[in-house]
Amino acid sequence: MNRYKGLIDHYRKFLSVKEETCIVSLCEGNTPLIEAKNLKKELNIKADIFLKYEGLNPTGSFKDRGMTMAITKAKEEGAKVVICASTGNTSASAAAYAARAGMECVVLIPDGKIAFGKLSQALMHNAKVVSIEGNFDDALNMVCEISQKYPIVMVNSLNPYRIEGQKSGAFEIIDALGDAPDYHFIPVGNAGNITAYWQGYNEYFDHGFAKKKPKMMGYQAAGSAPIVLGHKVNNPETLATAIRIGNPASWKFAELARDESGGLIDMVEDDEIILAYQLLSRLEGVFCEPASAASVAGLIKAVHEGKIDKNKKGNIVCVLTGHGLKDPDNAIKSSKEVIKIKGTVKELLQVINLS
Ligand code: AN7
Repeated sequence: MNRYKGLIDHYRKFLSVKEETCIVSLCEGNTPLIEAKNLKKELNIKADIFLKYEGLNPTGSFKDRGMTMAITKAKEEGAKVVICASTGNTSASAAAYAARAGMECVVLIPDGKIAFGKLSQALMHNAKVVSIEGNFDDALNMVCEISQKYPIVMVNSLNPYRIEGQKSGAFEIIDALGDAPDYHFIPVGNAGNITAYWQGYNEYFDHGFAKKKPKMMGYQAAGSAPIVLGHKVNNPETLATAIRIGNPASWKFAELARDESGGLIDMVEDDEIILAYQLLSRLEGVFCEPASAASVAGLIKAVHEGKIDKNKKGNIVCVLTGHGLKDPDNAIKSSKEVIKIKGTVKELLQVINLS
């Protein structure tokens, strides 16, 4: 039997687990790298585009990569309770892995600002879901304070095991392409993922598994773009609620990834995000959540601004961090309406232009 048993099992030698460590896994990772030929045609560029579809992780987002490590280590250390602040996906993932490990999970969310799919996950996995009147940044401050004073383990990306697990995304991309891509486009919220990918690319490069490293291209939503603006944003806004973050925890590491790789961190407007979101669904059959589409919106913007040479061959990877089903409200708002008929064949033929 050669069953895939999750990323800790697969990349064990790059992770800080011992032989006897009891692994908490839902077989996360091993997500597909989908070639986006229609998007390439639409953008009229020579480079190939690949979508790292992280929505296919067990709880529907990339957070599972970090959570398998964070919960495995928390369990090893004897923790009984874990806590996180979340714009949604971290809470869904933490709740699922904690349930599996037999631990209690507390999640702090900004009231009314998390997508419905994510909330339903945290609730179903029996987390204690607490909503505050503040935003994600306020929630994270509370979680930091509590986890320093009480025996409760924080599983936000300030927990180093989260980053360690998430770097496996870069390993998979290199394993699939045979080398690192030329460009790596990624949404930026709390900036843990861009930090993790850059770490992963560097580690694999140092081991000789890649001959180059990509330019790291991070994208924040325009209403929540502290790194781009160079200052905290007190009231972050964007319909991409996953990245509605005004004071990213890994701010400095994101800047380091940008500067060391010769990449950039820029922002995209909500309407650019929605356009990319629709384009992916309609042109490629790939349904991601709005925040994830920020990576592709960023690619479109970079191509239009001439930051990507249209005539240069190479590989471009866009990470699609979460599944589209996470946020059915935005999906329905961004689509055409359902056509209603009474129920006769005549009407049906009319609406599909066959009469
Ligand atoms: C789909 O769940 O911060 O820059 O609390 O859910 O590593 O924060 C989610 C972030 C991108 C940004 N795409 O990643 C949370 C949370 C999706 C996300 C990001 C998030 P980071």
